[in-house]
Amino acid sequence: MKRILITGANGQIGSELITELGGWHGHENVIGLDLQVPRHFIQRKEVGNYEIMNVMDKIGLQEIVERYDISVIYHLASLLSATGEMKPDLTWDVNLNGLKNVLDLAKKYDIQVFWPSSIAAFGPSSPRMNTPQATVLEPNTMYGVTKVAGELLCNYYFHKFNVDVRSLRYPGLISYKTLPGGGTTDYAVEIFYEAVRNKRYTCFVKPGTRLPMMYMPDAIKATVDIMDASSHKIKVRTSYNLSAISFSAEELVAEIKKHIPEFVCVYEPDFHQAIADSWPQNIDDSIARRDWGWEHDYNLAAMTEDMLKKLKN
Ligand code: AKB
Repeated sequence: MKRILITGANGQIGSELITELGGWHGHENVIGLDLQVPRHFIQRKEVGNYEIMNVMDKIGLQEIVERYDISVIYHLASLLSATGEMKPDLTWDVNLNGLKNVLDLAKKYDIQVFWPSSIAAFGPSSPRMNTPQATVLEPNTMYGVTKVAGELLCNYYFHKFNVDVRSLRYPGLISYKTLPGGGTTDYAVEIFYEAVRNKRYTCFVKPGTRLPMMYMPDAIKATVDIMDASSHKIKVRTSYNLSAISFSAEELVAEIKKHIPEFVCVYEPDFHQAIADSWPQNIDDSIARRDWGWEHDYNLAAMTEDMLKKLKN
């Protein structure tokens, strides 16, 4: 029986993963950990145990690992790209010292670890189209720097200490349960909320800005699948490129307008634009598809239809 710890359990991915994994393994076997109390939609019955803690508290984390006899950690606690440019010191501390705390515990207690990297690991000198798995990684954001360093740390702990750590380079994630916060791709989520609520959105990137994106059900599937794959299939121990859809802001607006014709989007690009311009437009994830059978389900049309239906509900 697995006992699973999810750090960042209150975030965009964590708040969905906690219910998904609870359904598979029993809610009592999935322990959430975050700085804040669970969001209102997580019903008490869907959450086994929940701990309020900072991932930089290594002694506290160790106590939780021992108390619950944890065998798997999904270490999702992280600051995102836009916040990272405003709080670079905190971003370094949380994203890297938090990861090192988890990897040290994994080494000591033989724990399997999932850790999210991002398309932010790439930078202006990486190819922007069909970005390969192995390429130049020279990000120009603090968030991206922590993702590259974190990937190398994961790879190091695997080869040096045999820690079974697995990772994905997530694109921008779109979901209807929990809004992201402090990311550059957040516009692609906020736009749906505002389209339903006010039929108007002010977008902080230019209309032609094209980025890799993914609907949350696909992201959850990829996360669960890579962790369930047998170890010999996981050949990349830095982080796997992961891809589903790629669209520009104006293409997303056009898709939403098919369902809400009166929707209006105005564009007021701000500091997010420079971050978006430093990232790939689409990435090549053929290695993930080959190694552990990754496949996505949702294209832009299917995702838009589902998002709007769920948000209206
Ligand atoms: C962000 O925009 O910072 C994140 C990411 C792509 O990692 N959504």
